[in-house]
Amino acid sequence: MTRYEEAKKRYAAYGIDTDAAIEKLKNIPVSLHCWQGDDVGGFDSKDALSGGIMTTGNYPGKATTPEELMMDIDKVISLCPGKIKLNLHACYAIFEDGEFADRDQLQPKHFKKWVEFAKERGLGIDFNPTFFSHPMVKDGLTLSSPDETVRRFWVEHGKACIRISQYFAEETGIPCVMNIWAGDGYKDIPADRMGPRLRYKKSFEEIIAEPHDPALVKPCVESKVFGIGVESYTAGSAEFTLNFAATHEGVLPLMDNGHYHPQEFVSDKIPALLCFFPELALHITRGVRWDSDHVVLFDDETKEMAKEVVRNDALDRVYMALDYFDASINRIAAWTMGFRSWQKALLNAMCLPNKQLKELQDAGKFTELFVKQEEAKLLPFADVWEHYCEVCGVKAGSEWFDEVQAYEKEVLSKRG
Ligand code: RNT
Ligand code: ZN
Repeated sequence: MTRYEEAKKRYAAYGIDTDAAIEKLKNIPVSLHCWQGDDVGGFDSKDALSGGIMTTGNYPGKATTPEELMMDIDKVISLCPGKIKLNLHACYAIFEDGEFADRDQLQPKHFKKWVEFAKERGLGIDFNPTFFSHPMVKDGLTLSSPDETVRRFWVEHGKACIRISQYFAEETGIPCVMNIWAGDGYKDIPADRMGPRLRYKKSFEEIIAEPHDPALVKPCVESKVFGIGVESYTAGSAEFTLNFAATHEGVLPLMDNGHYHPQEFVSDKIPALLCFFPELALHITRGVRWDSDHVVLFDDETKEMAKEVVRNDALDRVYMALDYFDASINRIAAWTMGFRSWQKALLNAMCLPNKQLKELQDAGKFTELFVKQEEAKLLPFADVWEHYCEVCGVKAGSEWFDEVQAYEKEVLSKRG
């Protein structure tokens, strides 16, 4: 008997069908963020990354052109099991030679090459307007700016992105999740905390008023507790964004697990929101002490988040996207490791005796629940994971890293 067959039997004893879990996971889309490939640089400006976020590290071989970035994404795809969806930011617009369009003027045609890329590979596309790294970010503000010229510019950007999202969905035949994160806020104590939020609200309402098919374009709003340079106040706080989504039909709340206080856990927030929202979205990241966007690992909170999606039967209600950027290690490895970690977390969650454990909880058998939860941790998950990788035609274990090293030698190290 193979190791997988042996493992399958042991899982079956707990009423877990590992074959079914593998078949299911293969078809669950997870968004792969294009911005791990170039440290959130993009192609539309030479400006350094700004607006409350920062990439650290200087590992050689970063993609600097659309061709390089696409090539790197292909490498990552070849190393990851599961179903990938592409996640783009507006700053990754691709212009013809000599052509340029500012963020408020972006058009679907500036993303034609991405659509071709996605269609050739059968991928859906998610999208993000880019409210940072741009001279029109004035005093750290965009959609909540008191300067009407600034605010309008960014509203027009948002509307342009709705049109581009609609284009992505129509072209690929897969709905496009369009996430709005604006890092608007103040470094020091504000004199008016409500004004910026009212302007943010108005701006967001103007953006979503742009005609779109709600079945194809899913606007989200992402909260954040603070950012670099905006430590004292952020307009898009948790309460603000959650209430916005709750009161605006078709708008989804997006939770990034790096955007809360260190003792708050998104794993606990997922079921809370599922009680109210038909759909919601996640940015999966790993904050070390703060929103540091380290590479996602197969760690406890990552597992716990996946469990909440899986055991609440919400895989079709939760849009899952990765969001981290580490420039201190090989970027292809960082990308791959994070994607694979979330795949592991999902598969692990599908291979737990969720029904039995829930029954123990409801029956008040807490001692037994405690014992069984611990026991389940040592089921032969590694064998199921390896089999899943095999079924998906990718390498298991750390063998994929050999390919990353070869790619570094042949491709990345030759980049200027
Ligand atoms: C920033 C937010 C946001 C960005 C991406 C690039 O703190 O998490 O989602 O990381 O839009
Ligand atoms: Zn995020």
